[in-house]
Amino acid sequence: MRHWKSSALALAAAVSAIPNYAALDECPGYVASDVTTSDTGLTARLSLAGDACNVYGDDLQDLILEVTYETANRLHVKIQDEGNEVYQVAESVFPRPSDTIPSEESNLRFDYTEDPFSFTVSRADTDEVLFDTSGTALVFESQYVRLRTNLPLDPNLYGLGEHSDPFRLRTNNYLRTLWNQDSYGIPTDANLYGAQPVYIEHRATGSHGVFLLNSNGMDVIINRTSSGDQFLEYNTLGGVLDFWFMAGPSPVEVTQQYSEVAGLPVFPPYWGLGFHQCRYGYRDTFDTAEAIYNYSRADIPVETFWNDIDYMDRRRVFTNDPDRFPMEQMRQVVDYLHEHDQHYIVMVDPAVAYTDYPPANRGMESDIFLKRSNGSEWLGVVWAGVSVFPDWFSGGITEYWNNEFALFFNAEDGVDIDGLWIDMNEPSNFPCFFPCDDPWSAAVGYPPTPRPIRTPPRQLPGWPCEFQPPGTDCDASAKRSESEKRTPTISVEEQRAAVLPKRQDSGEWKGLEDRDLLYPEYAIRNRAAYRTEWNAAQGGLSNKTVNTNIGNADGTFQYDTHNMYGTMMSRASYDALLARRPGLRPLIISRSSFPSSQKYSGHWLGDNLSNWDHYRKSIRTMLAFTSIYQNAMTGSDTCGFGGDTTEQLCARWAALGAFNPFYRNHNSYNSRSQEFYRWESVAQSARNAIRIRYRLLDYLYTAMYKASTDGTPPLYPMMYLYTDDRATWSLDLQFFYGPGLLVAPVTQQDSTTVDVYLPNDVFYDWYTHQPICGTGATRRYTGQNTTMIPLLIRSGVIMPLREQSAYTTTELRTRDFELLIPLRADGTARGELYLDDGESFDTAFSLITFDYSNGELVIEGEFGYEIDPRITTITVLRSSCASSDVDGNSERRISVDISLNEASTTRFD
Ligand SMILES: *[C@@H]1O[C@H](CO)[C@@H](O)[C@H](O)[C@H]1NC(C)=O
Ligand SMILES: *[C@@H]1O[C@H](CO)[C@@H](O)[C@H](O)[C@H]1NC(C)=O
Ligand SMILES: *[C@@H]1O[C@H](CO)[C@@H](O)[C@H](O)[C@H]1NC(C)=O
Ligand SMILES: *[C@@H]1O[C@H](CO)[C@@H](O)[C@H](O)[C@H]1NC(C)=O
Ligand SMILES: *[C@@H]1O[C@H](CO)[C@@H](O)[C@H](O)[C@H]1NC(C)=O
Ligand SMILES: CC(=O)N[C@H]1CO[C@H](CO)[C@@H](O)[C@@H]1O
Repeated sequence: MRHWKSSALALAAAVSAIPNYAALDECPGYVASDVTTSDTGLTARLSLAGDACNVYGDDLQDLILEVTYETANRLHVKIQDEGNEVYQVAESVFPRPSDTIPSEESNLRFDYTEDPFSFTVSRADTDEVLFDTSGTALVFESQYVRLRTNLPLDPNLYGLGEHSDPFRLRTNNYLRTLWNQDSYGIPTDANLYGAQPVYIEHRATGSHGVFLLNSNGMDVIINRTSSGDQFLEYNTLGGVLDFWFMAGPSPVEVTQQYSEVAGLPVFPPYWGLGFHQCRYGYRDTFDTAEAIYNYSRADIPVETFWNDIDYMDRRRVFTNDPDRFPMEQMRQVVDYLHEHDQHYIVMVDPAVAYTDYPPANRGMESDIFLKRSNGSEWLGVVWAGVSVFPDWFSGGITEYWNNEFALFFNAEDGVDIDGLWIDMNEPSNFPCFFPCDDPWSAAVGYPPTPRPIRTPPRQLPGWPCEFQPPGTDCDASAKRSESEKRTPTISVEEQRAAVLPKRQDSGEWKGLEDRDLLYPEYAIRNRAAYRTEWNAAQGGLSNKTVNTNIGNADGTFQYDTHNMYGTMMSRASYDALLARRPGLRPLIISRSSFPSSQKYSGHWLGDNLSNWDHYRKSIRTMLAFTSIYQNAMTGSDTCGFGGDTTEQLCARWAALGAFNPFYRNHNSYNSRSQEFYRWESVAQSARNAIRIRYRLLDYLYTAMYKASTDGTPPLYPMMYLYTDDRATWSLDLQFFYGPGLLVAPVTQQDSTTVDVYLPNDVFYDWYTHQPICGTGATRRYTGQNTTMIPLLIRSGVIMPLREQSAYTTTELRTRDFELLIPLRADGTARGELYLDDGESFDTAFSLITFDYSNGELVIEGEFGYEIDPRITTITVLRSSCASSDVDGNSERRISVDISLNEASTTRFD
């Protein structure tokens, strides 16, 4: 079946994890025929143009090309097998858009050459070629697909995550592997937790985007040929070539156009934008309670408290440790938080302990775990020891998952969580020597031995008796009455009734038969395997995850669907949260991601380390998620996860983290404690930064709302707003938080200085309101101690600020507004404010625009959500950058009393 020499060549290639170009050069490519053109696109047959080369599998004889002009700025190009059997991402997981337009209305143009087949995508108005496959033959084999595009030398490319590499990608000798992986330490040049096969290319003539919907493992290589020609090349382990080209022409438009295909980010509840505290290693409820108490004593706002897997009984999902986190005490912690307008979140992992306990037993009964071909559950090893893994394709999974959530997270007698954290969903499987037939020996040490139980530590004023040392005369009334419960609860029967019937997939797209689903001959550079000598016995693809030859209930295999495992868990968990609190927008943070996961969950950047390099890297990875992959609710583990942080690093990160959409302090089990109150300078830095974040919370909320409605990024890399300024194209240590606030943290250890690049524009210092005239040069900020973070206001963007910060977002929502109006050189500014109840779907809302020019403020828009807070201060900032008619007095504060419930025009003389 295989070419005799191919195995040897493939093995040689696999060692270096680079395609065997000498062998691929022999491939015949395809020839196009039967071309049928319509108003909205074309179809053609592609036939193998010569003898099969069978380099990494069998060449497919006949392919179908389908080109659809979907919108003026979006072109769909799909190449698949004629038999319609090759694996494709199921419509039920990733619904495709069905738009079409007449081809002549498109800003993009598709052209092709028949023999050998190749195609180009160009801009219709200028003929500029954006994508051009003519350099090499298309290779479409049973277990390997190769497509290469020529590019201009040293292109500006962004995306292709998840990675921790620079925001602007390297263009020479660069290989990006997309294969979801539990990647402790988030090293550069490695595949991390998610797969995001989309990139933006920026040229002086504009930006465009390319999205390949393909969930197979792949290497994307960006390199030059020996003759110096630049290319980008997809090497996938299967699937079809399902491309969308987005015309932009601005980077913001590219990502908005991408959101029309991949989906819009979830709109988090208002409280979700508050500060979150978590750690792996709160050993019991007392520890948790004490940390909550210590935050309030230190007067550092904490909106949401989290517990990691510590709360579980022997690390089993949907259980609590009866000694360390007894249910009654957990409920008291949650009640306490709720009474104080705070929130609670815990972690849930996908793997279920393979042992006699109800969640496992119910799963077995419902037949929802992944199985071997012989019908037995596939066993791996995760925190709880030997474990089984939910099959998100199984018919009963929604009912099972909803039911487990309804039971364990029941507001009446369970853990009444407000949001959810899902982890280990690549899925992660601890090393078990392949083929993992003896998981028990690999599970030695899991679950780990828990720490000793403590007695109540010391008096915590305001907490229920249970949290006080024995003998304390505490106030039992601190317990809240049953009638105060705020959460609507629904019965399990109602849950079940609410479950939507699972859509049946057709028999197509399930994947070719007779493939080697464990050891494909092309070896992607999977981090878990490539460090060692390539060896079939080591299971390169399956290393540290579920075996890739395991089938799903719909007839597909993990080989093809692995990269979507976490996304499918996000979706199931979203449904489960919705079922237990109908009508409220769920907050979920997930480690693994794939295009469309943003519709259900946000993302934290995984297990980085507490060091300066990771502090810097957190910015670029966050920018890629928020501004390219449409994952608006993203942030890093503030102060770092693994290893011991330092006072200086934590103080800096407390401030930087305040400008991540998702702001959470989290660290590891054995690491030094890093709650912000542990050091005075860190507490100071956190208080300052949280105060600023909270005053700006409605501005962020408005940005998140916009992201969820039209894909506008909530954060902007510099090049998104100053696209014509070449100096911005590679910047990834400073960024815009919303459209108007430039964040420029100090990024070096032991430094109090940062050089900020300021494009040619008018800015104002956030703290002093002094105008700063950007000239396309670097400006040095000195004397920035660890409690300070340079912030600049971009002229022209009106920011609604709360007059004061607050301890919780509930309290914050009662504060009046100040309108900060930083004028452009021409004396104008504009802004927006979105308001609603902060957590409901389909609720009354206001979407207000502010327009300032010639001394007149016009407030217009929709006013559906009525609020008491009013605008009580207007602060107008005026610059002298462009004109000399402004004197030193460039700031004007005016007391006003303007309603946010109606349109108005106010004149300031
Ligand atoms: C890039 O090309 C060079 C020269 O052809 C080659 O040596 C190198 O291995 C290639 N790198 C990758 C990642 O393909
Ligand atoms: C809370 O603060 C007290 C007093 O500083 C300290 O002894 C205790 O360890 C702290 N506990 C936690 C969980 O932060
Ligand atoms: C299926 O295979 C596994 C691994 O070899 C084995 O442990 C299990 O007992 C088998 N199940 C059946 C039903 O034969
Ligand atoms: C997984 O990869 C690691 C190297 O990253 C290697 O040490 C280990 O032997 C591999 N295990 C299996 C089961 O392939
Ligand atoms: C940092 O500087 C500010 C302003 O000068 C000062 O108030 C603060 O105490 C300093 N903090 C530290 C930790 O040095
Ligand atoms: C475990 C791990 O990958 N650690 C890496 C964390 O990051 C530092 C600095 O980037 C690397 O040197 C470590 O190897």
